[in-house]
Amino acid sequence: MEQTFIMVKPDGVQRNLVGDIVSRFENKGYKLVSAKLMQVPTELAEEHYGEHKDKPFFGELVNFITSGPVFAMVWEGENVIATARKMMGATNPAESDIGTIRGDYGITVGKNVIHGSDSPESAEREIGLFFPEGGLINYTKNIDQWVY
Ligand code: RTP
Ligand code: MG
Repeated sequence: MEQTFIMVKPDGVQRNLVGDIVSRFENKGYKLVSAKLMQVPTELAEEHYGEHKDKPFFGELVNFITSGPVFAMVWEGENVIATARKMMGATNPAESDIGTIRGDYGITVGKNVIHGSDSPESAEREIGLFFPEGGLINYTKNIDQWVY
């Protein structure tokens, strides 16, 4: 089953949005297989956002993501990578549809509440970066038969 890396960014944690965001993924039918509140070290932030290292906003992005604790999660389910991106909405909350996480809770691109992997390759890479200890939980939920 597909897995993706989802992270409530420091603004989302400070604004008490962790519970709502977890609920959205639970209510959709996805399964939480790991989660932790953590302070992102600068080296991890730079590695995670490595694709943006030449962009003008890179320094600001790394400063922001290391500015307070994040809530890092791995969610599992059919097509979860692409569907999570739809649930998050467009990168810039000014363009995100209302009803999406960024559309409902964000205003500016720099503080857009949530991160989610954008491809199977990114998901595998990011899960490895944020959960180097592994240990994702493989379990059955009674609800599974009503989702699939
Ligand atoms: P993310 O990686 O955080 O899930 O966001 P994304 O895929 O939707 O967007 P991406 O292009 O990967 O950009 C990463 C993050 O950089 C910040 N950003 N700032 N100031 C700017 O013009 C700008 N552009 C992007 C955003 O916070 C975005 O989430
Ligand atoms: Mg991205």
